[in-house]
Amino acid sequence: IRCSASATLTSSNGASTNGASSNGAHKWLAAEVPPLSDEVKAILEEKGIDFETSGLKYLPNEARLRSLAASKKNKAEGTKAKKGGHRMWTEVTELAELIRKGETKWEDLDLDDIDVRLKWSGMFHRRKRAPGTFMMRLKVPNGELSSKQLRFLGDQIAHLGAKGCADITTRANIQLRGMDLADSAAIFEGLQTVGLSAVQTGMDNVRNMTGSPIAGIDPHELLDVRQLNYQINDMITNFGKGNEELVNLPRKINIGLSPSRDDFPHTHINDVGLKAVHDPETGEVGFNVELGGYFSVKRNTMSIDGDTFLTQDQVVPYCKALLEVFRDHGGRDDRQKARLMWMVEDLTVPKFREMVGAQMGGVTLRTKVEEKYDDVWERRDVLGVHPQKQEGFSWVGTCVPTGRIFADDFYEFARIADTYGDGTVRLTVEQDILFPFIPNDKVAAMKEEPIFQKYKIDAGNLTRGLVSCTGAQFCGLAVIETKQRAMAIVEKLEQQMDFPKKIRIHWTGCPNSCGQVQVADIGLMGGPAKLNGKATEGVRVFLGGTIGEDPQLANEFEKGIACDESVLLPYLRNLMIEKFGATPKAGVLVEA
Ligand code: SRM
Ligand code: SF4
Repeated sequence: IRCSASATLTSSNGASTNGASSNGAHKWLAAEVPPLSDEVKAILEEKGIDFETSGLKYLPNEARLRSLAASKKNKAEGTKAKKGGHRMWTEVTELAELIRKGETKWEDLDLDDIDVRLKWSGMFHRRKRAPGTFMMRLKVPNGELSSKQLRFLGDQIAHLGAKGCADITTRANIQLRGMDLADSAAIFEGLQTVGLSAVQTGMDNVRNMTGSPIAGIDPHELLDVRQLNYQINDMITNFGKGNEELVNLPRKINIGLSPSRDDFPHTHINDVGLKAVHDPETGEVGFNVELGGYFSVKRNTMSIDGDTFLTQDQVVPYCKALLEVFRDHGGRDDRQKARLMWMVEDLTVPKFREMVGAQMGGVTLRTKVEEKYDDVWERRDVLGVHPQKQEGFSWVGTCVPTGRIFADDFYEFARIADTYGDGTVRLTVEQDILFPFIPNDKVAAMKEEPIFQKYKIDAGNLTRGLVSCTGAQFCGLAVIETKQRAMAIVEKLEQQMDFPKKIRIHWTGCPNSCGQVQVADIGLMGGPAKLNGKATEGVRVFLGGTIGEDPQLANEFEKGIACDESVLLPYLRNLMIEKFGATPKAGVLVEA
């Protein structure tokens, strides 16, 4: 049975029996609040923290103590302990109402509420770049959206004029921009009605579930991972309504499921990567676990072998148990050492596997299984027209350079999906969009649609590999502007040169590496530089990232290259001639 976004989204609404018991109660919300120890109670009283509203509720006492002790050096733990971010799921509506009535202004709100805690409800205040406006981050498990959802999203930014736009993110997700806090209550309600949600998308929560953009239509996949991705998302977010039990994690955590050798979600840079393999005992498809991949200012690391094999029915309970183990035992002292990798390294892989198994109710988890292939598998490019496993149908992938889209694009994507396809689209971690289930005899007509002049199905060898984080236009942490610059430079390079094959250029505005420079052929990370003796915006250059089977992270190659076109353009031209076999176009003179 083909599962479409609209079908699976009924589970996010709690309307299906998936993950819900027959009386409608949520089967995942089972934990009891651990009783409060006298020691913790005394500290809460001393600090004037209300236990009921604090973020410490579902932590065991030992973790409560660690969180409270860490508050001095780790501001985020203090903010969460004082009042849990999940409080904003209801307070955001109340704040919106007060603002609408003119009884308060965003400027008067508690700083921790507006700048930090609101992220638990998906509202990211853009204080530095666009004060008073918010970016709203959604959850789009497996990057799958229906035309109804696309239209709803377009509607939310259509009236905002120049300040309203959206981005497809590097986790195949959507972020809306220019949002007003006063409007947020209505938007949250609307999101629920179309089966979407924004809860638990920022700060110390699980990020968007990634999988395969061609799940269910891919002739080479071992399994359609969409249902698992939806079920994990439902477990984490309580069907999009918010799950108090999993909101106070020590740090963010990324989970990705890869059903083919392409590793579309880059499991090697996820804290938890599940890779589909055949179980030699049963022949069924299950998953090997990889653990701890992440990027940050201080450390960038690929995941390590988690030496665990999961059957399909163990996947959701495993993820739940892993999150609980991370919540209860993960490091809270130093935010730079709080990602999952640190905990796994501290405990060792076998001990971590044992703890997660115990948390699953005493399951002895199997160690990984070997799956050997004799051939070499090159990660497929999903852009362009490709035959699906369903005879007579193709998917059509189109390039959205750097992921930036506008209200009209949402509407056009929805219309195209309805007119030619099955009314759904898929987003990719490369910030592009795919239209599945296009009958082969409609492909030619679809390709003639004007939208594909703007977002090309056959984009050039640089444009089709371009990825960029948000950068200084909206992100307060950015050292440089990224998206506009990335598009302008690639356009010029493609006018001037020919490239024998696709080159994946990733831009990221600062060392947090949201734009994942370490997975790119050429990674450009915002950093300091000088031009004519004066400080200017610059990039650090990374080379050699490979993705798919046996991936490698890119290494830093050079730094201090000014972003000014007079410097960066010739620099990249030479790099592409020397390292990527690029050649100047006939008749174009390019100076070295
Ligand atoms: Fe990111 C923080 C944008 C994917 C590592 N990231 C931020 C913030 C929220 C900072 C802020 O408050 O302004 C950025 C919001 C800017 C804005 O207005 O959009 C931001 N991150 C993004 C997005 C939108 C980049 C994009 O243009 O696509 C991506 C949203 C994904 C999503 O849908 O949830 C995004 N961020 C990533 C990735 C890539 C990935 O997940 O594969 C990474 C590296 C992988 C990882 O997390 O290990 C990433 N973002 C970070 C970090 C460093 C985390 C750390 O452990 O230190 C931060 C800073 C932080 O969390 O303290 C950060
Ligand atoms: Fe912002 Fe830096 Fe992430 Fe880019 S990499 S979105 S500049 S935090």
